[in-house]
Amino acid sequence: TIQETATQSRNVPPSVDAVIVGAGFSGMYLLHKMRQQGRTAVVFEAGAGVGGTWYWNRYPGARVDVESLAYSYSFSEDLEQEYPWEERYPTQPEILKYANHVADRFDLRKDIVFRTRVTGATWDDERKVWLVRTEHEDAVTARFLVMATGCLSSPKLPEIPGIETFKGTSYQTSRWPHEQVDFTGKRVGIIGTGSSGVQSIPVIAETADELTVFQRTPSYSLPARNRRLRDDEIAEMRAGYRAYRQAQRESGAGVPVVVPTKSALEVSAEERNAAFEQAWESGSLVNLLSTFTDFATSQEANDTAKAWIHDKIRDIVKDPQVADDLCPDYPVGTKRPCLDTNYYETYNLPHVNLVNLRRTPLVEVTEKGIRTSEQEYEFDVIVYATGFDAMTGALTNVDIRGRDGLSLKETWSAGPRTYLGIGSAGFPNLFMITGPGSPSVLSNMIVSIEQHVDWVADAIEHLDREGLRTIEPTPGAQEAWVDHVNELASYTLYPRANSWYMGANVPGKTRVFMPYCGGVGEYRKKCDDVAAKGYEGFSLA
Ligand code: N01
Repeated sequence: TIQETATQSRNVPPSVDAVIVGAGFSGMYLLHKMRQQGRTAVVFEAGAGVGGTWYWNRYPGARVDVESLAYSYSFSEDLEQEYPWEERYPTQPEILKYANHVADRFDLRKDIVFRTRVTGATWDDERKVWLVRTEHEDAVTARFLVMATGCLSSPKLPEIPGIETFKGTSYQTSRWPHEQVDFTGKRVGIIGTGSSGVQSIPVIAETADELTVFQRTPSYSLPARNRRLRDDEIAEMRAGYRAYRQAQRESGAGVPVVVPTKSALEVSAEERNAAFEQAWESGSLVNLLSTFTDFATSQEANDTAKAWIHDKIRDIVKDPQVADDLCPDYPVGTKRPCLDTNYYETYNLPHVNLVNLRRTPLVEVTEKGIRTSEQEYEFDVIVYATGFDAMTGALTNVDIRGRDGLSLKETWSAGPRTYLGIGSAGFPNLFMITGPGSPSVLSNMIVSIEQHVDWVADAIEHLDREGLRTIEPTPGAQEAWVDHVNELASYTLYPRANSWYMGANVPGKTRVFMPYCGGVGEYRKKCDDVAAKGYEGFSLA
């Protein structure tokens, strides 16, 4: 069972060196790092426990899509050598157990204030401090404000009327209850077929009487081929961990892969299909996305993978209409692909139905269930797997006011503007961990988190060494970085899909590709170079 701090004295210090927002993997490591530097810090966490994403997303079937031995902290060799990972792709409870283990091992809880959402922060330019406010009327001054708020943490429900009128039980995958939900004998409807839907649908189908899936856009999904880890592979990884971690940091996505050398269009169909088959069998998304050099940049190359996956789906799914409906039409990889266990197979079960919302759109949620343009479906349970206001939602939900009352939300109304995804002009001493404009969601998050936390801690150390108080991106460096991030994206197929990467899932959100797609290795070099040049592009005072 997971230990949670249910009751805690609300010992909020009036003033600290750093206020950290969020006790997920970013906030926990940052707190540890601040303490190592001899600084005071307080972490505010909305949940009742640590773990961030892994605290909230407790839906059935939730797992990570990066292997456990790679999706783990590297900052402590003892932790790395001792932690007993069990599965190749660990479940949410296993990852949450790890987060709790880290919190205990490094005695983090005593500086984390749980069940407390930060509501606003205002920069005081005279005193050169942030004044941070919480929902419980805490007021803390801090030299540094670090938003460790995660990229997929601000949940989103569908824009349809009547959600609150449903008389049955509703669940949201990202706000799942702590106790187990029993679907036995229930008629269940689920809206959403991104990673959360794709992972939960097969598990819900195991016990539900009837499961109806409402799909607007199909996902590309690869079988995870999850299994228990063998002792010999754990031992091998531990023996070579330092070299592996280095390779992670230099890689494109924070997971070392064999770098492709050939275009999908220069090889024979047999060679191409063999490469796709190998990736499919490997159960690794990065293997699939790095089969050929031009997968992300050439529509024609990408079409070969698309056609190949469509064939796979049609091989697995028996009903030709259902199979057709499950075949995505956007380029592979331009929306986040999923990793599943028995996803496509689940549609062969007699009690599982697929409703294609492209043909019959959602109209409303009713007292009894869900109405599409065609009919009303009756349910005992509705599950919303409808995603997040990604990358910016958790940042702009806090009323952050920089110099002269400048609002982060307003400044970002036409898309996020950052330098390196770490800071934003007009907001001195504000840091974001894996913010928009950094590789973040296109990478193994833990690799990116550690890199940002280390960089931020070094920058703070630098200020102190030099007797300086503030650091802030210059508008010029920020403009150039935003242009660079956009330019890189423009060479790819990413902008062709209506993805949350583009903000396209949130009505009214400006359409712009938010993550940096040049790879974590290149990005790290850039950040290191900026630091080596005395924090080039930042003004220090
Ligand atoms: O959310 P999503 P998610 N009417 O946005 C649909 C990470 N993650 O929670 O695509 C009807 O991907 C929406 O349809 P559309 C991972 O990075 C990782 O599943 O907008 N449908 C879509 O099908 C992932 O990408 C793991 O047309 C509506 C779905 O809801 C990210 O989190 C597991 C709708 C939302 O899919 C988000 O995943 C889970 C509406 N009004 C999550 N609004 C792993 O590690 C939304 N939808 C494996």
